[in-house]
Amino acid sequence: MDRNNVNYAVYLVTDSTPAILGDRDLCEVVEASVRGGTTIVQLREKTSDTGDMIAMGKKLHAITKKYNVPLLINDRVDVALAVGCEGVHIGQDDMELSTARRLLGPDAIIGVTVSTIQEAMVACKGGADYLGIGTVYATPTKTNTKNIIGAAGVRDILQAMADAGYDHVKTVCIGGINAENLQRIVYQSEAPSKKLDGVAVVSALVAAPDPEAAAKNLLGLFNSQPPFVRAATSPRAETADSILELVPEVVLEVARKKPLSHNMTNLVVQNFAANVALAIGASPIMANNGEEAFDLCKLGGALVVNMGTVDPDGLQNYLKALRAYNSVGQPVVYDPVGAGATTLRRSAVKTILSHGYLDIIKGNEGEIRTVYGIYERETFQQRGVDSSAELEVSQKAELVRKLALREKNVVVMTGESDYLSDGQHTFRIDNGHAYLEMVTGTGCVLGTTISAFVAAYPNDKLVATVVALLHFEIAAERAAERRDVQGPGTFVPAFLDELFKIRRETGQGRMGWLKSAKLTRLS
Ligand code: 3NM
Repeated sequence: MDRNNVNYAVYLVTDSTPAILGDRDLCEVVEASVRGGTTIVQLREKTSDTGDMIAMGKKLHAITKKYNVPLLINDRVDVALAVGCEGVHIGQDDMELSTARRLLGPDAIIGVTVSTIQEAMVACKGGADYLGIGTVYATPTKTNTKNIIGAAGVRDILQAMADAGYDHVKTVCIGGINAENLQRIVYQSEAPSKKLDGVAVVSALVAAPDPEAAAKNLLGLFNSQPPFVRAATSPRAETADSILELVPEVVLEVARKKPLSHNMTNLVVQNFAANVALAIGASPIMANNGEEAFDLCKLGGALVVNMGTVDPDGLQNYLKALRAYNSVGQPVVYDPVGAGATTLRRSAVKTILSHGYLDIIKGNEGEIRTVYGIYERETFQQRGVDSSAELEVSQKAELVRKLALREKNVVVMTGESDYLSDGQHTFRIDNGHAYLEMVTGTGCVLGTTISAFVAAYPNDKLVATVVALLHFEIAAERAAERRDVQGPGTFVPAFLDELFKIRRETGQGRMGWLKSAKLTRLS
C-alpha cells in the first residue's frame, strides 16, 4: 500500500470497552464499518496483553486487506511489526517518531497525535505522514485528554502547517466528532490553504447501532458541504457603495418573502420583537420550546437565540433548535446577552458555540469579547489598555474580524459605532440614536431584524446584515428627530412607524432615507 496515497476521510479508531462496543464482536463492527466506507482503521487497545493484541491485529488485518484499507496500531510498534500491518499511530507520550520510522521502515504509515502548533511542527519536521489533531471536543470515550481545542484550534494548526510548508502532511481531527457536528467542524477548521483530510472517530462508528450505515453517512457528510454554506448567487458586494446599491432589493425581499423570524428570546422583549418584525415585513413567532423548531425550521425563516434569560432547560431548547435550523441550513442569529456576566452564561456560550453553527453573532463589546475569549488560550490581546477599558477603534474592527474568521460567519458588534465583518470584509456603521440605549430590548430586537433580513437574503449574509442595521438605525434617527417624540417613551411607537415607513418608501422607489447612511469599509 502506498503510504503517500492513503484516503483518510473516515478514520475508525477501535475501542473494545463494553461501554462503547457493547457485547458485539469488534471484527464484525470493523468489517461492517469498512463495508460502509471507512477508509482507514486504527487498532487501539489500552488494556490488552501483547499476545491478545497481536491476535486481534491479525484478525482485523485480514479484514482490512480484503477492502484495501490500511490498518494501523495505536502506540505499539512491536505489535504492528508482528501483525505486518501498514503502520502505527503514536501519541506524544509514546515512542519517538524517528525510532518508530527506523523500526518500521520507509513504507510504513506513521501518524502522530498533536494538540498544539508546536507539537505539529515537531511531528511534521520528524516526517509524520499524518497528524491526528485533537481533542476537538470533550468526549466520554477518552477522558484523560490534555487540550480541548475546538474547530478553531484545529484551524490554527492547519494554518501553521501551511505557513511552514507542510501542506503535504495529511491531517485528521479527533474527539467528540459525530454525524451531527462533522460538517461544521470540517468547515470551521478549514484554513485558507489547508483543510482536513479526514475525521477520526471512535463512538460514532464503534457504538453505532448500524456501523455500515453510520460509516456511509459519515463519508457522505465528509464529502459534501454543510447545508448552511450557501454559494453567493451573484458577485459579492464588497464595497460600501455596492452594498448601498443593493439596499432596495434586500429591504423588498423581506417584504416580499415575509420570512419567519423564530425568536427564542427573553420575556422582556417578546412583544417589542414581534412588533418590530411586523413593521419590517417579517412574520414573527415566539417559540421557546426546542421541539417546535423541527417543524418551524422548514418554513424558510431564521432563528434568533437570545440568551437574555438563559437557564439549563432553556439551553437545551436552544441546542435543539440550533440542530434543527443547522440541519436544513436556515440561518441562526445568536445574541449572547450578558455573555460574560456569570459563570453560567460563559458556560452556556461555550456549549452553544460547540453545538452548532451560528450564521450571525451579534452583541455589544463586552459580549463579543467574551465570545472571542471563550477558549482560554485565545483571550483578545489588548495593547496597553487595562481590561475594563473600551477597545480602541482599530481593536474593535480587529476583534470582529478575528471572531468572524474563527467562526466562519458574520459578527456584529454594536455600540456608538457598529462594527461588522465576515472575516474578509469589515465595515463600520455610524447610524443610530442615543434613544436606542434608553429603551429596553433594542439590542434584542435588532437581532430579530437581522434574522428577517438574512432569512430573506440568505446568499449574502454580510450584505443582509448591513442592510438590516441601516434600516433599523436610520429608522431610529428619523424617529428621534420627529417633533412628536419627546424621549424614550414616545420614541418607541415612532420607531415602529419609521421602520414601517422606510419599508413602504422603499417599495415606492423612494430611497431618500438612505442618504443618511454612514457605512464605511474598514478592511
Ligand atoms: N484520542 P470519540 S480523543 C482516541 O484527543 C482518542 O487524542 C483523542 O472518541 C485525542 O470519537 C479520542 O468517541 C477519543 O469522541 C475519541
